[in-house]
Amino acid sequence: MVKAVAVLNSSEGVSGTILFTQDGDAPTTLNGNISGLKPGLHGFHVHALGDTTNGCMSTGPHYNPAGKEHGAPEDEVRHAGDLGNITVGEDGTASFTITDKLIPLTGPQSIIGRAVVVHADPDDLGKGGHELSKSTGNAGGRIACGIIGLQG
Ligand SMILES: [Cu+2]
Ligand SMILES: [Zn+2]
Repeated sequence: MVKAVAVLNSSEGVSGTILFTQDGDAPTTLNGNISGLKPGLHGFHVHALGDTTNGCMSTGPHYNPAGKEHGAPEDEVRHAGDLGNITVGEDGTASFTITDKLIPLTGPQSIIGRAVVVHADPDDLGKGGHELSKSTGNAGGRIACGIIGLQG
């Protein structure tokens, strides 16, 4: 069992922890708890780089080793990093579990050392008809992020 964690912090009062586990070649499971967000849907992705020298802006684009267009987690055409949306309740918190087969914690496509990003707006999953739909899901600003690191 490989375990990883990303701790989210932002100047806007968002904080949270996302735990990742993967057993062998099985899909990776994420368990997240985030607080300080606006209620509603927020785009949630793995971005390519674990670089926060310029805050979440320097984490690069969505992790996309297969060179595909942006999509929904259940789509055939998607970035590996496309994890859809998280739902934030009226109290500003989100607790969620995501299982996904394109974000391994080992091997050449590992997401260790990359970043998770929470966006200001909903991800349209590539279907919004906006000029950004096929690249970012038009999910707006990057309001919190954390680097994915190995956990013992
Ligand atoms: Cu993103
Ligand atoms: Zn994407």
